[in-house]
Amino acid sequence: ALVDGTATPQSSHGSESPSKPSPLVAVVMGSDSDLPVLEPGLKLLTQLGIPHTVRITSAHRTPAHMAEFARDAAASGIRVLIGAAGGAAHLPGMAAAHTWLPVIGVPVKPSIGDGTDSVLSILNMPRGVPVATVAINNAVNAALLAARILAAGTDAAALRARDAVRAYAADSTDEVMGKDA
Ligand code: RP5
Repeated sequence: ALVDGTATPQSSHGSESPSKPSPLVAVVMGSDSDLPVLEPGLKLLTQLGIPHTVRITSAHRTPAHMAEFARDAAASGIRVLIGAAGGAAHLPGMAAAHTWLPVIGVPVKPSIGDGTDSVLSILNMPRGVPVATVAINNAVNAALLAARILAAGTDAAALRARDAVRAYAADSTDEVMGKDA
């Protein structure tokens, strides 16, 4: 079932086929109800040319699967994890507890409340288990931060990420400057 993470990840964003490079970023979320919030970030990763995979896995509903995925991520070639969850949003923090990889948390605005609970659940980690937290529903910044982390390396994938991040920043500048009356 999709919700326990055993289904094939969303193929439009995945990079699972043998002809494609293996994913460098894994985007995990606690529920398929989070997917619409993540879509802009997934699109951006695709636009930046960063191979990624998408999983639905829950810290609460599929804890063993979530832990296994996080534990195996580095060995499978993943370099950055993005974790999104709403409400009692423990997924990014629990994922960070099971991997040494950098984890970026996206607080998802829940159906009840303004999302402060999501932010604090992800942000307020105990000393020693860091999660880089972006603003509520800001999947785009999570994708960009993942790209920047990749870009700090020196191998070919890092250099490609660097070019993509620089191009994105230049485009953003042009876009804003273009609005200057
Ligand atoms: C969290 O609970 C998920 O990340 C989601 O944001 C929230 C609600 O999940 P559903 O009840 O919509 O499945 O685990």
